[in-house]
Amino acid sequence: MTGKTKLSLIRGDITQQDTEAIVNAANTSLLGGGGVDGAIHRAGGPEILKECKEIRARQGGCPTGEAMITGGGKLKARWVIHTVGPIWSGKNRDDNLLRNAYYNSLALAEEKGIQSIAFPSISTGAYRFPADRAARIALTTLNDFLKKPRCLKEVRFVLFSDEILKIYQNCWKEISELESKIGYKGKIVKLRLDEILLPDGQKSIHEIAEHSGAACAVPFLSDGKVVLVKQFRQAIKEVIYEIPAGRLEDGEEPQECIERELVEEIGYRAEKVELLMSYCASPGYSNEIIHIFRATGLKEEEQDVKEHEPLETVILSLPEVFKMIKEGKIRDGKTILGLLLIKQLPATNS
Ligand code: AR6
Repeated sequence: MTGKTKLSLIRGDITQQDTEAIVNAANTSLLGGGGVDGAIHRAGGPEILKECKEIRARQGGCPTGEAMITGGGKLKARWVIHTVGPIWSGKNRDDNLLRNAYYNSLALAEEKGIQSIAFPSISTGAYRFPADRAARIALTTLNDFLKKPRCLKEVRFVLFSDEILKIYQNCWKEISELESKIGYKGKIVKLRLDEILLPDGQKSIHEIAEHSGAACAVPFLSDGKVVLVKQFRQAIKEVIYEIPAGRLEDGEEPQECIERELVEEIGYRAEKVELLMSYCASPGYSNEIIHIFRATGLKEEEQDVKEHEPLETVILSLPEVFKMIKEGKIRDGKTILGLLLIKQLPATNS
């Protein structure tokens, strides 16, 4: 089991699988070929090729790394997901394209609510991708995919020879022995150290700042002006303009959080808060998600400042803030994004 999903690595023929979907190692033409592709089309009958031709007519084949779906024709599987792995060239790009082929097939299966799926070892036949490298990419992509809640209940890798089955088994053993530990646990972030297996077999550590997420809002006054806070930020050693924001406390919903922060930070209660966007703040090293709201119908309320230093508020018109963004005087990411969103999506009630 990996998470709530059963993973099996078996020797066999993918055309015989009774999973809801099987994956085809196709080529960009989607018109069939040798290897798994030929076997699937032979076993499934002409219905699959007919649907592939319809996809071709609509969007001209399947780019490398992408995935398309057709019915399974006469196969036991109801669906065939056609994906195209890269032809091995020895360049780094190949690794990413193979990862995409697996990821996009899994994402498409998930989107269709498919609960069981069988994969062949993509790109390791006619496309000559080294099998050990391909196995690391296939299994780490799957393992990472299953770290989030998914509807997939079973994933099967159906390998064509004992030799390749052994390669996949050894690789899975290595992946299951990877460690993840907390290196530092602070009030704001936890530093998680994830050991990862690279395509070339080396191990590396990914440093992840775990964060509970944050909510912020553009406070929009009835005269069309916005309220910003101006404060010194220790991390950048600068005074910076920001929209009011706060970290989600344990179990707190983003909307609750921002309603609380508006009172605490700028002394306004909002009649209406609308979610404009949720975005990943710095996905390279942190899982922090920031939810941006628009707050309207603002009524002044006694400011309740938790921190030692009171926050200085600044009321500015939209032309003023856009000029400041252009001149580099507003430099905070969520603030720039929030203000640009306001420009794109004019408020309905102010
Ligand atoms: N069941 C499971 N695995 C199989 C089966 C089968 N019935 N048949 C072959 N394999 P390949 P690629 C294994 O060449 O490298 C086609 O012509 C095979 O031993 O099918 O992605 C397409 O049209 C190998 O380990 O796929 C493309 O042009 C693995 O499946 C091109 O080949 C993949 O081998 C794609 O090449």
